[in-house]
Amino acid sequence: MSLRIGVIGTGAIGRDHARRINQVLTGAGITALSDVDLDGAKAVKADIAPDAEVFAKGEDLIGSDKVDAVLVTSWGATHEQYVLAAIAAGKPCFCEKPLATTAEGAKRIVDAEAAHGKRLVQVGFMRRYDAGYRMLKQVVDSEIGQPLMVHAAHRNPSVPDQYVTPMAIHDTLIHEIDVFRWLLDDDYVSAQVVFPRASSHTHARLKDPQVVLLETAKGIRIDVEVFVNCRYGYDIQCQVVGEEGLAYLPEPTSIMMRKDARLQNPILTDWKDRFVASYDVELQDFISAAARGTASGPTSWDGYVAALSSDACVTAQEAPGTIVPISLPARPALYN
Ligand code: NAI
Ligand code: ISE
Repeated sequence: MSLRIGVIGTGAIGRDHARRINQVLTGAGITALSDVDLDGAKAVKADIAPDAEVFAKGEDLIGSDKVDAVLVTSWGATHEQYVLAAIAAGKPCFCEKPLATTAEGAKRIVDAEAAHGKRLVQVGFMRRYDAGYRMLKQVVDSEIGQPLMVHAAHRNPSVPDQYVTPMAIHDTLIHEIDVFRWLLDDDYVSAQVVFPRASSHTHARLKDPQVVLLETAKGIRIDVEVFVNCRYGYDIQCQVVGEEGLAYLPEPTSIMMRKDARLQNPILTDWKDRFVASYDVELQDFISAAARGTASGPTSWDGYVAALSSDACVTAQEAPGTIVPISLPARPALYN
């Protein structure tokens, strides 16, 4: 029988994940939808999941006997309550990033899952499923000697007006924070943030761009430019410098044109297009594991470490130039 999935939060990514589950992936179907904006949930039912029941409360969806597994795609601040409820119900749960908006909240999830004794949670760090990052990891692991430095950039063409300085970390850099731990098999020991001249396209509550400097336990130095009003496109760059050579994250495939006396390639403008294939693979992985009553991929521990590292980066933003230490508690055996 197909895995019956309930989606809590039917905004941009919730709708997109519902579409891929019902129209692209195999082994699962959407049987329940919930959103504080009931009309949004009803619209997803009408467009994508006609058989789904709409719930006013996420907790009622989690408790429903029509739901085997849960997708949490509501606003970040609401993730913790739903993930904890899914663990309490013993149901596998895919939670979009961030796992929680505070490290303490993420730790409560780690503790609840560890007490349950079996993995139930997958965090939506989709870059680990991206074909380009996977190729990069293979080369970093085998071709370029020990990695010494990483130079990276995370650029969005623009962000909504309510996007403010700390969101450059919690909402945006969090993808690099996770993927570099995985890519380098390492953890962070410190963070520092510096601000170059601000773009005239930003506003008083958003310092843009920013440069985040991370140091790992192995001594690798990482610099990431976060530039969320870069105007020209959605652009994710990563270059790993090893002692024997350099490895680059591949550019997304695109058609090169010779036209109007220019040599040119189009650049994507939307994160949904940049990572469309990775979202498919990550959710198919969730479906496979959830059908066995468990979870795979990025863990609650990964979500917790990302939250802890993000908090250090936000502290570093508040005192530009200051080096903020990052230290982790012991990792529960469930995540070894
Ligand atoms: P959105 O604002 O388009 O959708 C969020 C939905 O959650 C809205 O429909 C809202 O009404 C609903 N909601 C808010 N509070 C709720 C509650 N207590 N219970 C139920 N529903 C509630 O936001 P978007 O862009 O879809 O982001 C959702 C989450 O997905 C965020 O955590 C975001 O960081 C993450 N995300 C992840 C991406 C990735 O690349 N992995 C990309 C974009 C978003
Ligand atoms: C958004 O929430 C995402 O997760 C995107 O992947 C990221 O590029 C963007 O900056 C965030 O706002």
